[in-house]
Amino acid sequence: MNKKSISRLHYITSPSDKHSTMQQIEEVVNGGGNWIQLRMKDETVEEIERTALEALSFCMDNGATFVLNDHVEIAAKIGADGVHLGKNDMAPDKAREILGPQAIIGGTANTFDDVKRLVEAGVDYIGLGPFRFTETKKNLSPILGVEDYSSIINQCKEAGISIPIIAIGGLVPDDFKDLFNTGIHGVALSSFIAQNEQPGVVTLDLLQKIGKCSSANWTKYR
Ligand code: TZP
Ligand code: MG
Repeated sequence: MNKKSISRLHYITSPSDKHSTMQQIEEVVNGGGNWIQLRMKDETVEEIERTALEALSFCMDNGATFVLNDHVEIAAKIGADGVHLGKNDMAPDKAREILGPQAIIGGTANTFDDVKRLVEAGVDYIGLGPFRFTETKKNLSPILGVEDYSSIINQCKEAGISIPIIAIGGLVPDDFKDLFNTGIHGVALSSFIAQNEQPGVVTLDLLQKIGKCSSANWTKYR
């Protein structure tokens, strides 16, 4: 797999009474998911590093991309495929200096200006949202409707910006059709998968729905 190819389904780990973080990752990957973002907000740096190492090893063995939320230094230390950075995290250009040209760097955007700034800073993909209120993330930015996605993606086209845009925030499969029609590249989900009794089964189902909603065929998931 080309390290820079950005998957259409991103799974973001989140605390769940039903499955440990590693169980979530294993089930999603066994269900066909090939993009894992480890997002641990309430754990010590030591615990995050320990889990990241285990998750990276599993992802490498199974052909999945492994991206770490926030922690550039840990990502560099363990050799993760990349990082996902929010507005209050390390600047993407600084992360690029540390991680190198081959690393995948994603950034969170809520507006077209955010997208522009992130593209100038050299990110490889954008997480654009939130689409809906979600308890998974604290301090949410303003909600973006389908029209906002359309408008931001059209502004990108007018500005000659072409970067994979991943919709995020409270997504459920019924949202996919409208969202993919705006021109997004993919979707990022957390609680919909983490709170399901069978994360692997639901992942396969999501991949099938994405295949029907996007112009991609199966081979393009990777
Ligand atoms: N950034 C914007 S919304 C969100 C993040 C990390 C949480 C997505 O999780 P969920 O459970 O799919 O709403
Ligand atoms: Mg962050």
